[in-house]
Order: sequence, then C-alpha cells, then structure tokens
Amino acid sequence: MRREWLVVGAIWAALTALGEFVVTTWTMLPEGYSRESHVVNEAYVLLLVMAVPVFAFMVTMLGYSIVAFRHPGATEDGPNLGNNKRVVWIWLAVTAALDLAVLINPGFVGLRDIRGTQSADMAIEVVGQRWSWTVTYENGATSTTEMVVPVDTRIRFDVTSTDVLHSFWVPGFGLKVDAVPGRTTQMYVTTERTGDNADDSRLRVQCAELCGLSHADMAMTVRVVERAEYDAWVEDLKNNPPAAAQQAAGATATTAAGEQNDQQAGAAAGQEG
Ligand SMILES: [Cu+2]
Repeated sequence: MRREWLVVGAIWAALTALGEFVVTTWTMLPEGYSRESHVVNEAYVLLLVMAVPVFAFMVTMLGYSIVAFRHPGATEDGPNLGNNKRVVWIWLAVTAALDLAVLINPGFVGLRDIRGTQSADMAIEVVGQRWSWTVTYENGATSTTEMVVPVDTRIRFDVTSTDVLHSFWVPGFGLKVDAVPGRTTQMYVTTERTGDNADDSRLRVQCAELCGLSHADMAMTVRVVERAEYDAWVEDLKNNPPAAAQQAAGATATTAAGEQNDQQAGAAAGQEG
C-alpha cells in the first residue's frame, strides 16, 4: 500500500512539474494593447498554474487505477467500494480552499484591478444596432466604419443598444461589455501601445452577443494611434463627416470578413435597407 502511494506520488509530482513548466514558459496568449489585457492574461495563467496539480492528480489516479487494478479475466462487477471518509474530507477541504482562493484572486482582486478608479481621460459613446456600431467622440464626431483611439489614455466607453442585446468586444483590449437597450454600461480601457487592424485582426470591435442574421458581420476596425494623430483624425472626422451612404457601405466592408464575406455583407446591407 505504501509503495503504491509512493509510485502515485512520484507520477503526480512529475506530471505536475511538466505541466507547470509548459504553462509558465509557453506564451499562449498574444500581448494585448491595453493595461487591462495584461490583467486578464495574468489571471488566465494563474488559473492554469492552479489547475495543473489538480488535473495531474486526476489523470494519475485514473491511469494508475486502470493499470494496477485491472482484472482482465473478470466477467462480473467487483464489490462496491466503501468511502474512505478521510480522503473525502481532505479532497473537499483542498478543492474548497482552491475555489475560495480563485474567488479572491484573480476574482475580486482582478476585477478591482480592471475596473480600477472610475476616472477616465476621455469618454466615447458606443451604440450597437443591428448590425453595426456607431461611436461618438467628445467633440461630437461620429463614425460607423472605424474606431480610432489615442495611446496611453484611459478611455471610458459608454455603451448602449437601440434594439436588442449586443456585446461590445475588442479582443485586442481583452475586455467586453454588454450593450443593453435602455441602459448604459461602462468599460474602462487604458491603451498602452499603438496598433492597426491591418496588422492585427484582434484590433476590431466585434459583437459578442448573438443578435440575428448578420451578427458575425457586426464589426468595425480599430486603430490605436499617437495622441497627435488621434487629435487630427477626430477633428477631421468632425469637419468632414463621411456621407451616410458611404458610412453604411464602409460598415459592411470593414466587417471581420474580408473578401470572402463581401457577398454576404452585400446581402446583409440589402436586407437592412
Ligand atoms: Cu450584435
């Protein structure tokens, strides 16, 4: 019996070490463009680090049992297993402690870190409607084709919807928030580095709440630029607002899709009109 536990313990330790090595050295999550995306990525890695020993334990126990206690010739079920109360209590205590730890960190700690102080350098209004986004900047300029934001800026997005539930998601920022009709939800993003949708498709607004036929096309490109470039862009947008027709055409053309989906986008535009 003792030897068995030593073998199981050794396999468990080895699998755990291997797993921890993989999850801490392999960069699975590409770097985001906001401070908040780092918080999210770190939480993900922390959860993996905590999950590895638990998963390794399950695999070890299962694998060892299958090999060591097999009865190839048996044609009937074995006797019922009695519960080992001590093991059950230890298992309960350990998993409950892990759950509690996760609830606190990254749960509460991470949320507080992401929400941070409820202050922002600028606010951008976002309205979702089937099936496009409209962003309005502080100077009153609006865009439905592209969202441009300045780097090194804490931005508050005030998000709502005119029809059904949508979800305002920018994968490159690591965050999303529901767009709810009749209500304004807020999302704070602190941009940290510049980037362009042309180089990284995660820089896009994407609806993340199934909202109907063209849900997948409910997207808009995002650029994070230097402050001066942003100021010039938003001023130009105010002075030369694109014609409504152009905007509508642009909105469908910039959908995450690219060429293959142009046909679909065209069809969707037809239905909208
Ligand atoms: Cu939607």
